[in-house]
Amino acid sequence: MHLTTVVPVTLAALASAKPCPDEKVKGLDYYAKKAGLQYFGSATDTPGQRERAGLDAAYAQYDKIMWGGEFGSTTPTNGQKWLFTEPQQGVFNFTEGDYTANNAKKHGLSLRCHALVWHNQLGEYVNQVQWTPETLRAQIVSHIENVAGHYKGQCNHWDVVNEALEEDGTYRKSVFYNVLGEEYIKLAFKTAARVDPKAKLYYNDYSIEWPSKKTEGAARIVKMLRDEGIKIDGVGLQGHLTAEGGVTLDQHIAAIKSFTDLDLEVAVTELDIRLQEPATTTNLAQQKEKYKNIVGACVQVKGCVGITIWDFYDPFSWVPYFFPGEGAAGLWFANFTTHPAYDGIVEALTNKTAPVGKGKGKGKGPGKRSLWA
Ligand code: 9MR
Repeated sequence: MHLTTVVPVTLAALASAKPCPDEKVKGLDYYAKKAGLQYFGSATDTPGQRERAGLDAAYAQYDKIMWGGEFGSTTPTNGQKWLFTEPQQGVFNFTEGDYTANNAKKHGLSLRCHALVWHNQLGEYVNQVQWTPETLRAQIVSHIENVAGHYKGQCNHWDVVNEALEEDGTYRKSVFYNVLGEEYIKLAFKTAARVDPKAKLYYNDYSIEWPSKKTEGAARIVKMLRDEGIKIDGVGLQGHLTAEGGVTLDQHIAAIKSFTDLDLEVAVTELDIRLQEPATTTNLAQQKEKYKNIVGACVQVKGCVGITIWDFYDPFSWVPYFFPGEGAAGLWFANFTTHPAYDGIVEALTNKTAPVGKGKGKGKGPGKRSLWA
């Protein structure tokens, strides 16, 4: 063989070579997997749905972080919600959700899908139609068949029912509950299990990150489904927390364990920790501590499988629009430098504290969670 033929082949092979494992980005997903979790992710959206418009100059840098190896999972912040997927009755549109789903596929991230039945961001008709139990049942089934059907095989997790509870643990009086009572929850899970049998099916809510009546309410939903043989795989703890709030590591551990003890998996699904603006050394240090606590709790309880932050980039966070005067809830400032909380998360993911609980530790099987060494 002539040298001239050997050299080009070698160069071509080098050019197309995949990075070897130690060239992998040492980002949050890398450390999470080392700690035995399945993923560390971030929610994202189509540019049109991001909270702040006119930041086009930031998109390239944003995309590089979002899809460049820092994260191993993503969730469409808005794109798979009813408002976008079935804006008019029987008219389906997957453009918004597909943006995130396709990018996840292209860049090798897993996808947490969100959310099939939720009282918020519905097509207007859902609150206007005079439903009978029969017509609402048919509507829920059709919505799930179409949306979960479209994404079949792509969703690692589905948030099947979102925020069905009030703070005191009683059911939220949504259109679904008012017409069907708790039957709507059973119907949603039953239908999702039939349509996408391989997706892990989750109940997802906020203020269940510490023991409370609401946390008990979520466990009650799980038991109700289990008593009827309906599949539910996990509970999502959203994690919309405050830097100033008093929730402790032990409280997070107790809440997560209350679900993994039911032989369920748990995910932290929408984590962000807001602070009173402006950001100062003091409140950023508090925020770091709080991020460390919830991530540390997930690492320490077997059965807590992964963490998703509700967009990593502060300008795209929902927080300032819902809580005037509060913000800086993510991990990257507007100028793309990271919060001290980023280092806090890495510390939590590299901590050697022994895991607790009898949860399934589904990342690597029971009891096999490998701790950072
Ligand atoms: O981040 C989402 C924001 O862009 C929407 O305007 C808002 C509408 O309520 O929903 C936000 O996401 C929510 C999520 O879907 C469910 N849990 C609470 C989240 C923050 O409101």
